[in-house]
Amino acid sequence: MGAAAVQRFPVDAVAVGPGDAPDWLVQSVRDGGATVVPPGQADALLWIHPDDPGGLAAVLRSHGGHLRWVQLPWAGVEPYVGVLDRERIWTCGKGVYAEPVAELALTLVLAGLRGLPTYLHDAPLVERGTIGRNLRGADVVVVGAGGITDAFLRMVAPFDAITTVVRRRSEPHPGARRTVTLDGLDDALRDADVVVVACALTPATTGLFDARRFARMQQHAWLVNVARGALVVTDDLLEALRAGTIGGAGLDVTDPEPLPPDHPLWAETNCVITPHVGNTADMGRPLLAERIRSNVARRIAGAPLLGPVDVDAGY
Ligand code: OXD
Repeated sequence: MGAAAVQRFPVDAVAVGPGDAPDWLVQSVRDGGATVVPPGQADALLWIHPDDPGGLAAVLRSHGGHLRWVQLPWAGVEPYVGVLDRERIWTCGKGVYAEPVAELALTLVLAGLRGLPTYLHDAPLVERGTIGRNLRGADVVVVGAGGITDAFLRMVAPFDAITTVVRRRSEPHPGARRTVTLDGLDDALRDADVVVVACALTPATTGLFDARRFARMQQHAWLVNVARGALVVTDDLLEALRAGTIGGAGLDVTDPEPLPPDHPLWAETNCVITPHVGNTADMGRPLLAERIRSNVARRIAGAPLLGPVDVDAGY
């Protein structure tokens, strides 16, 4: 006897998890033209927990045979890499939160270049002299070529900065003066006044910024990380800040995260830390609702979905 045929459900039958679907999510599914149904009767699953791979794996074990599309909530999918498979389409929040995150990147860049953390923490500096650099005309290196980078490049365009994008592929990134691959990162760092980290966390990028890379940077250069904490080796950063190897750091993400209250990074006057708030829940909810509405409508229309996950690349 052959294997039993897998039951299929219509593309407008969409489940939500974990737990009960909040009203805003039910509404965005309806606005997209679909209905929220239990996972056992669904064609697609909208999984809105940013970090519950065990819960998702359990749903897929029970209902994975007929779930042909899974939408994840965040741009970064690293908690879910062990659950991704080739049995279905995977999409994530790629690009959804790019504008608010890029805005925070710009905030941290300007705060660093203009010396705000130092002035806030170190009043006697005023007697010793003044610090600060312009973003206008500065050499800005952005690592990563996704939605945050696009939005950030649009935001810094009026400052006429000299922008370099570091990405996996070599074709020129729109809006950047220069594009280099990861092999060119070390060279790009040499002249950078500020480095913005906005790439995915993968095995190839984990610990990308370590003591060796900090040593290549200029003593006044700032590192801004709005992507994932583990892209930076925290102990090496601490050492670089203490030794004055680099000018400072603006971090919206840290490793560990959240950063414990007694962590020595908090005490560094040339470091400004925000608690992963590039995209707050209030900012992100309407943006995610719109992405879900749009992807549900696309699925029903048979159009390509937004934010596809490259399962092989893991992001
Ligand atoms: C994301 C995030 O990955 O907000 O979307 O960190």
